[in-house]
Amino acid sequence: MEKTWRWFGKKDTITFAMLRQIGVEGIVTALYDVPAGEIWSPEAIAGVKNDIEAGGLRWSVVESLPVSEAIKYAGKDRDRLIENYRLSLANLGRAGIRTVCYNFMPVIDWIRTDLEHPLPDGTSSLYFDKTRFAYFDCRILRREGAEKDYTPQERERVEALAKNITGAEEDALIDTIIVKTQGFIHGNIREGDPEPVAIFNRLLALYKGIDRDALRNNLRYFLEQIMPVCDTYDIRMCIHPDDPPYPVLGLPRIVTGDEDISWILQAVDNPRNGLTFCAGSLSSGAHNDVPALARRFASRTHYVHLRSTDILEDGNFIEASHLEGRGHLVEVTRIFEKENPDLPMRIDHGRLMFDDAARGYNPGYSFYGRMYALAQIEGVLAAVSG
Ligand code: DNO
Repeated sequence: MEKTWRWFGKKDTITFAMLRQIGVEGIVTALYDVPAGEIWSPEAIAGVKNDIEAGGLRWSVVESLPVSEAIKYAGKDRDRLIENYRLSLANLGRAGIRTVCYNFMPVIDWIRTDLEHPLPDGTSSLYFDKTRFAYFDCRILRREGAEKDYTPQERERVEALAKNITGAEEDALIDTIIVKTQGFIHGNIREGDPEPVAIFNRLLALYKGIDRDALRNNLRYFLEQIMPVCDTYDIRMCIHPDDPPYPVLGLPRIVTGDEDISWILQAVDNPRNGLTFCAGSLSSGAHNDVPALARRFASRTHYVHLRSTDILEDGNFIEASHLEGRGHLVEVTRIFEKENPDLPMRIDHGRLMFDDAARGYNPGYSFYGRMYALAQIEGVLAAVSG
């Protein structure tokens, strides 16, 4: 597979020179300064592409070309926003950038409750604590009807937490769930926004009445509109699975596993309507057998995220080592390497190691942690491709 690396633009302190030293071949990035819904101009695309090439690398994958909320909930602006998306795709295609990752998760992208969960060896990792998330939903957002989405035991655990949690812990939970994890990838909420909870609740309200079928229809509509542009420029669209892969906060999620992925690929049965195979996101759903999914969807996978998780008690999950856990990355790597040795892959989410924590990297995107995982995966690649 092609070894790629997510790079966050000029403000990223990880340089191309560092990446070349560790065997990275291609860059995954986006135009982070362009607000979601606006057109990616040829000039802006060329600027980033030239910088990457001057650094001795190539721009392999766009992650992400964000899909505006109004496309997902079919707001009145939807057709204008889809037209902008089509223009951005055409501009990328003309520049020769042909693999585009996106997601269709309403309001909130990936979800974690703790960004520095300590591990016994002194490193730390990202973590999802179901009770804390339920507390955020029921007691902080105070979402109407939230309680009924949790079991009696889960509600009891929320009660118990409510007795102990401090104001500072509550603030940290809000910051983690809706600012720190979202701000750097998502235009919805940014670091420094006042009243993130109020903004977040307003976004949730946009999805009143949008259930799974409605969201599926909106995705199909979007794909039907963009596929002709993808055909013209040979662009492979790669939808990212939901993280975690189940409904949250009363919002539908439609990329959760086998049935959903089959539906999407068949609803618009064009090889350019494909998948980002995020082994990590898929592994955090107890219903998913990750190698079986890789086997089933390999031919429509255009981009791979290598990461793994372990599901713990009470609905919690933790990011596992890249050689362990439910992601079964050795097997997954074997499947994809056989399917297409040129398939771009990147290491997703490394642990915090050495002085990573002090360097202000985006959550999950440490340097040493990802470099360590990349070395592990290089070993796997050497072993499976012999
Ligand atoms: C988090 C990432 C996601 C992913 C988007 C793709 O670390 O895996 O934010 O980039 O969902 O659209």
